[in-house]
Amino acid sequence: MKKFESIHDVDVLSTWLAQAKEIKQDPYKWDTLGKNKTLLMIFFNSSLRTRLSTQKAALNLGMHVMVLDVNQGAWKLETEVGVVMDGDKPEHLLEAIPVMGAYCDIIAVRSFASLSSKTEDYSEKILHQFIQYAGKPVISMEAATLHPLQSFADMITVEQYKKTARPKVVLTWAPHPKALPQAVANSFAQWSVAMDYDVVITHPVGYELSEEFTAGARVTNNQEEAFKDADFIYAKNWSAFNDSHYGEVLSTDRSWCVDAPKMALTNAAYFMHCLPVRRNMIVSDEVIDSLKSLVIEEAANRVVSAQTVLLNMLK
Ligand code: SN0
Repeated sequence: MKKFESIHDVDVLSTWLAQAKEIKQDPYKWDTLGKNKTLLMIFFNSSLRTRLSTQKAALNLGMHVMVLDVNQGAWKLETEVGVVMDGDKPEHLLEAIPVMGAYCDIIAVRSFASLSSKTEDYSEKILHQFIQYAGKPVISMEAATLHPLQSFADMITVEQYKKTARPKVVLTWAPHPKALPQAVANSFAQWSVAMDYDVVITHPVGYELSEEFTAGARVTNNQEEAFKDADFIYAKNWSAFNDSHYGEVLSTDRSWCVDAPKMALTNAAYFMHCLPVRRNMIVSDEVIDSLKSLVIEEAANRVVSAQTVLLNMLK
């Protein structure tokens, strides 16, 4: 397995879910598989869960781990090809990537959307350069358009808690003070459709996501209607995807916050969010602190998700 950037890199999803279950039951079952293998984790953006859970996953497999925060201590990296490097960036990705590749056996990268150029973001410019030049298998730890480690953990969580074979899973937009990428939402849609859940996406007008990822889901601008009979509510903010407003905040409508009256419309749904979450913007204290909130278990499953990916790469 040479890369993990989307669900398309998973050969048989049901096999991966079975492996995840095995890993959850016995995290140290393959604790020598990674002996003398090194995972290098490269961060262009902040991280708490991804950093710790991916490290823990590698350690559980007996791997060594090295972490580099590009913005703290590394040379500033040029990413444009063909430019005269007379500015403030001393090193080009074209050298930096193969050099990093030379120091490890698997390379994991986090590089968020810039939200300034849709073409650049949706071509996955940075991640694809890693895949092309690293000479080693590459794992996305959230790239511009997708966050597959998160979505796989989300699917593991839904499988763990679902009470019916085909649960109704609702992805709802919720307000946020800043412009955020569409990656978590795109990825959640892609994976939950692939799982054949009854997927409904709800958002205010203008927040339509790329159909490349949402095909197979129903979309409505009526949040209360979407919540009816839902088994899982997955909240997330994202900025606009459409061409004329790409990366913009179009609404901060607080009435989209997931609160107890809205949860009361559901089929006693569980609440999910990838974290970090803005309390009382995205979700009320009452809902996130309730027994129906799965956010901590979901974060715990990030180890299981990363370990399953690493297992398949090491094999
Ligand atoms: C990131 C995102 O893609 O939405 C990472 C989520 C796993 N989230 C943020 O950047 C949140 C930042 C904030 O200010 O709340």
